[in-house]
Amino acid sequence: MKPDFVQEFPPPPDLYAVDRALHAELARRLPKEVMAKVGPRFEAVGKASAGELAQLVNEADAQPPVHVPFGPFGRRIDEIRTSRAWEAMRAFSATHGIVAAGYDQSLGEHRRVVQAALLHLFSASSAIYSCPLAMTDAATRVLLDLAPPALRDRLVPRLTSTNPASFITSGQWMTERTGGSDVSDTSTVARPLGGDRYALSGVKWFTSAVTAEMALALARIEDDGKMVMGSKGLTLFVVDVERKPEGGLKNIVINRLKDKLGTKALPTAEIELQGVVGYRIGEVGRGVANIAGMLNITRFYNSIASASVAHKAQAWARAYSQKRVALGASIAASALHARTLDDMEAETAGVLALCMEVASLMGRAEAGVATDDEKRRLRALIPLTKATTGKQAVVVASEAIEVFGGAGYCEDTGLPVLLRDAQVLPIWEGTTNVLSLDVLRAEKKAQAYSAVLADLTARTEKLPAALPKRGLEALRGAVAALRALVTESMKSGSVEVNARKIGLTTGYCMEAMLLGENAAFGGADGGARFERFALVHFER
Ligand code: UCC
Repeated sequence: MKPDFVQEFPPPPDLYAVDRALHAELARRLPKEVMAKVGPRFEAVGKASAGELAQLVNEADAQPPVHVPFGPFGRRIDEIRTSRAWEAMRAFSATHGIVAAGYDQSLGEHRRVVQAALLHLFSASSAIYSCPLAMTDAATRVLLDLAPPALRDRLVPRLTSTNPASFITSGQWMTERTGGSDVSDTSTVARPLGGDRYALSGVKWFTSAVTAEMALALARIEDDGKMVMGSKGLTLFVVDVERKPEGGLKNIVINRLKDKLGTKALPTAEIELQGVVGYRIGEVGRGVANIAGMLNITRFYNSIASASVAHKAQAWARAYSQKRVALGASIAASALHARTLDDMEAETAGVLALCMEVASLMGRAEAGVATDDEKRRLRALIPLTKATTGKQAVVVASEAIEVFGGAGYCEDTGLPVLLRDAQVLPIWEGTTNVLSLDVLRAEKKAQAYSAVLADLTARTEKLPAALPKRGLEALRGAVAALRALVTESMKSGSVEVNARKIGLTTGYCMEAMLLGENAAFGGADGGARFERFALVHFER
């Protein structure tokens, strides 16, 4: 009997120091000279995850943003008051160059791998500041690809700044009351003001990071009372979000903040545009195709957010297991519990491996060195990765809570927030089914899925026989079954109804194959991790 027993809570782990899977990825993907240059940046963010960020994330979650619609004498002010901690996350992101890394030409084709590692270490400790960063990065990409030089040169240096005083963020105003998946009924109207300037009016239903200084918005041009309906009538605009001296936003009313399941620190609002000025970018009527470039970046961020939350959850679960004694022994010493922790770690490593494959392809594409086959694979892998990893993040976060038992179910351990925040990942920027259909769209347009399947098959065949035999057989069997499913679905006309199964299975097979490659590359525990992953997913 120990009536005064109090369980010791593990200190937050340094998420870089404990991340064996990330170390293996970096050893494989970054040349030594690049690693020597960026390694200290990873160490700094890892150290902060056990210190400064661990404090800030609790503070930001405890002090969610508040919408103040009116001033003391009734003037409409629409202020969004965010916490000191949320502001500190903004400064941290800028100083550590999280968006900037993706555009750092000195990193060559490795820019997105470096960025993915930074984001992986930061995202789950950022109170979802990674969401505004996702949109900021995506806006940068779109501006670089489409904006006229003057607009691009005014905004891009600030979106990619490493100086908190000049760093700005961007929103993405796409979703309306008719929905986020189908934007064809967008009712926001853009009326010409002359040149590329338009006045935008309409309601945007989910605008995350409403405190951003600019946004990309979809709207339908109305000229002389005429409009083109459907997706083909949509055009993309850049909006400067200006603040009025007396408070509030110029020509934008904030209707309310969303009361969400999680991501509580992130101000997500319903807003009404009342003639706000937007600058057209890209061709008239190509808004959906143009904003798709933005979606590909935000989906990449979403995938890394999944890796990040899974890693943090399993790292905490392991740290706790080393402190927790039950039935007379440390629970970490129990073979059953150790197996559970290893499975969680293998799952997380799979998520990270797929994200790093995407990061590597994206970096190569942006540095102009990707082959046509790599570009095709990237197009299909982005939605496929986002869909697969979002599901896995929820599973690992849930499992971590279970490891903590009843304490994990209580708010003051900081565990429930991981699960709540993870649950947005399969939703934001495309649900699993919408993304599965996007893989089909990419296949129809560019045979992008066929390129992924061919690559997966070839690389699985090439895995060395020295890998754990059961794992290798399980993976090869799963890839053969996947190929049979694809062939059968095409024959029977059931590709669409099977799209989700095909997409997720491809994601898991890719992850296992990549873990096999990592194990072959080196790293003491890579073979075991590969086998755990393959057996959990593929062995019946
Ligand atoms: O609503 C949301 C809020 C969620 C809750 C938020 C909580 C707090 C946030 C927390 C943060 C962590 S999020 C938004 C969710 N919505 C989406 O992600 C959009 C999902 N829908 C799609 O992805 C659709 O596929 C659309 C809208 C992009 C396109 O649908 P359409 O209208 O049917 O368009 P089309 O005709 O299929 O495609 C138009 C063009 C085509 O090019 P062209 O005309 O040259 O043939 C497509 O190939 O766009 C091209 N395209 C793409 N290109 C479409 N998608 C892509 C792509 N991904 N990459 C390249």
